[in-house]
Amino acid sequence: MRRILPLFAVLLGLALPVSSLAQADAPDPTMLYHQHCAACHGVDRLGGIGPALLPDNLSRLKPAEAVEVIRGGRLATQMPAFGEMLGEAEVGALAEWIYARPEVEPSWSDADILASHVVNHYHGTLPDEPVFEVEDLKNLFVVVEIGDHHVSLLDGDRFERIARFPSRYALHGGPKYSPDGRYVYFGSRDGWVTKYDIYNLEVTAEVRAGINMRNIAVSADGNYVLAGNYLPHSLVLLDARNLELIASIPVEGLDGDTSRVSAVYTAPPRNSFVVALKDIPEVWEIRWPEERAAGDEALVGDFALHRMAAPDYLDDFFFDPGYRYLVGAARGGQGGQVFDLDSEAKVADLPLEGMPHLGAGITWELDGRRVMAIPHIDRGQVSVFDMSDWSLVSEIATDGPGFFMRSHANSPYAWVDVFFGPNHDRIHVIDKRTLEIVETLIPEPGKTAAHVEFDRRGETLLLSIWDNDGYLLWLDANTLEELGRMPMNKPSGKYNVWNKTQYEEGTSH
Ligand code: DHE
Repeated sequence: MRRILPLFAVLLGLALPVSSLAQADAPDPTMLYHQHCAACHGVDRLGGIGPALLPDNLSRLKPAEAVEVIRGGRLATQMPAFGEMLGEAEVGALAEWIYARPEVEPSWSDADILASHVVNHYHGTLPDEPVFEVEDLKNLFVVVEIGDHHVSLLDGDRFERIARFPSRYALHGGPKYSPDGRYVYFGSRDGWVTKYDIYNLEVTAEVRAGINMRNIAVSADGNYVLAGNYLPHSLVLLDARNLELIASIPVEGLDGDTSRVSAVYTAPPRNSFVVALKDIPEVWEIRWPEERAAGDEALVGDFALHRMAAPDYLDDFFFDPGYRYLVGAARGGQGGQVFDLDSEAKVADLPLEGMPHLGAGITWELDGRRVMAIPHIDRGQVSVFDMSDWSLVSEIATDGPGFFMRSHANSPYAWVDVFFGPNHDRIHVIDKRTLEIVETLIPEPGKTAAHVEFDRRGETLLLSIWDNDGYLLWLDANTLEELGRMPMNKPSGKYNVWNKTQYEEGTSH
């Protein structure tokens, strides 16, 4: 983030005459902010109707794009265009200012969490019958549309849209379902956790767990939600029923240093959440209470926090299907490691240099052994490992760095996108038996084709044309024939109820 500032200053310097930068009446961005932005983005920059405007929250937005948004507004949001009201210098000064760190580091206390909590419908108060008719409630999909911050709910048999509703700004990470698939929980980069009742098509509760959040996990028993934050350095544990705060846990390592949370995951067989930390080499495991007293309104039981020294920092990780082994890597590091959560020791090193995208890994059976496949963000390659001895099976060359991989137990193919570089409109189909690329599709030349999700049977798959003027494409998973499309505003991730709640081997968890 800090590297952006000088670059941005250079850009501004190029755009404006040097003398105008030095003028005594140069725009005062603080004053401009309070005059034009604070009503929606908060006097403290922590957000309101609009998102928080702090450097950590803006990492996805390039400074030049920020200038465009201030000048031209943001389509299908409440963000107006200020281009008529403010001059170029004022727009530029404001855009630069929002990337600067505030004098006082923002804080987000339990009192802030509690004050943000909204319950629209208390758990158990809405009808248990869906308000719509579908053949199979387990074959629904939610699709996140990041272009205008909406979510679509789709019938996965008829491929019809059941609902489309606004989400919080910039959802990130996979939404997580309750074990019965009735509720879905979303996490936004701005720290909001939202609970949506699919049967009633209603947001039931929301809470802001942090200022800059990574992702959320829902316990396998459906009782708890854990949110992991970049800012503040904390984990926030919520009661899944109404998103009430149970505890916020400061992330402080054994040596006293605090850390951002890289990600939180649920490990069902262990009855625990596993937490990767970005700034200290530790893995945390938080076991949830296995029993909750019947009829007890308050959650009871202890959450046992166990800290383990990890061989390296973990930006990203992946589990074996039994959730005993954690494959982790530091982005930009020298390799990956396999960490045994039972013995708390590293059991293997993996040749995974650079930026493997472990969170996008998948596994399948190949000749009687289980393999895992991982795309890389910094190179055109999929790495395949034998999970029985962690040996490298293959490095499949692709047409560019990929972000997401997907398959399904019933499909002979694994899909990997080419997310970055000149070939970002391509998506590869890998034969899971031969580990060869057997097809490369270019559904829409020039537009990114990314992120596949299968229906529950593995017969049909959905693919995003990742563009504001984009669409969702569905294909026969075996013949690869196009079956239909639906216009969408930058569709990103798609999540099938069955595949997610069953921890299907070909999808993310
Ligand atoms: Fe993600 C999941 C981290 C950038 C879209 N991303 C995840 C997860 C992690 C992660 C740890 C798994 C959490 C989960 O699903 O609960 N992502 C990171 C990064 O560190 C990275 C590279 C930099 C950052 O900005 O944080 C990053 N991610 C992006 C994007 O730029 C993407 C493409 C667009 C966006 O919306 O920000 C993006 N990430 C996604 C999506 C998932 C995800 C759609 C869920 C994938 C799934 O299928 O489950």
